[in-house]
Amino acid sequence: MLKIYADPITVNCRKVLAGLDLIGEPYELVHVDYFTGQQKEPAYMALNPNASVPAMVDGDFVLWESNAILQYAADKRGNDAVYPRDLQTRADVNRWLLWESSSWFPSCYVFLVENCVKPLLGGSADASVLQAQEAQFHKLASILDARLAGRDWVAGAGPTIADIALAAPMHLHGWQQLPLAQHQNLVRWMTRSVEQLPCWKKTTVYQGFTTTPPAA
Ligand SMILES: N[C@@H](CCC(=O)N[C@@H](CS)C(=O)NCC(=O)O)C(=O)O
Repeated sequence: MLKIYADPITVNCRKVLAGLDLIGEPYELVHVDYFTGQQKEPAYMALNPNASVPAMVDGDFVLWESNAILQYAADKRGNDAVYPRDLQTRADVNRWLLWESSSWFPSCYVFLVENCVKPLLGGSADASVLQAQEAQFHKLASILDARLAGRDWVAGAGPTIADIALAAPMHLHGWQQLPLAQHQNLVRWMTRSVEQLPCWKKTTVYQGFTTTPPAA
């Protein structure tokens, strides 16, 4: 069985845990505590020299980069519905995975750090940092919003690993205070498609970075 070294509260770990559930690939979770910095300990860095989570071990094979883990797991399971084999559909999914990792995650991450992480650690958001990121965020969100016009899912008729990857950086969109008002296709896709998936519900992260639902 796959071993996944992760902290389920982080963007790229939730991505992998939700994605593996969508794929239908079983895994054993090895908890690496992000806030105490276990990803920087030598034992973990022997697996992932980037000192970041997640990492995957399958027998003797070690893999890091969350999107590569999803591609590997989908191919291992042979789940062509969530990672289609058709040449152009697969290229399209791969394109969104690369765009997510190189552009979308870094932009959404600024909002996560400023509006969630810093206040939680006793600091406060830096308005100038948020303001400096705003134009880039809107440029990227507009690209994804345009793609989602008239579609329930990013590629094809059903959910693929691209939907999970793209949703992960905005998983705490309310708490992150992502400026989404002018991107209504994106909001509809996130709230009515992705957030209704069982794999997404099972991996919910709540405000305060906890997987325990707040007391009613
Ligand atoms: N491109 C990598 C990014 C991994 C990454 O940045 N992980 C974050 C958590 S979401 C992390 O562990 N950062 C290390 C740190 O902040 O010390 C992937 O997709 O796996």
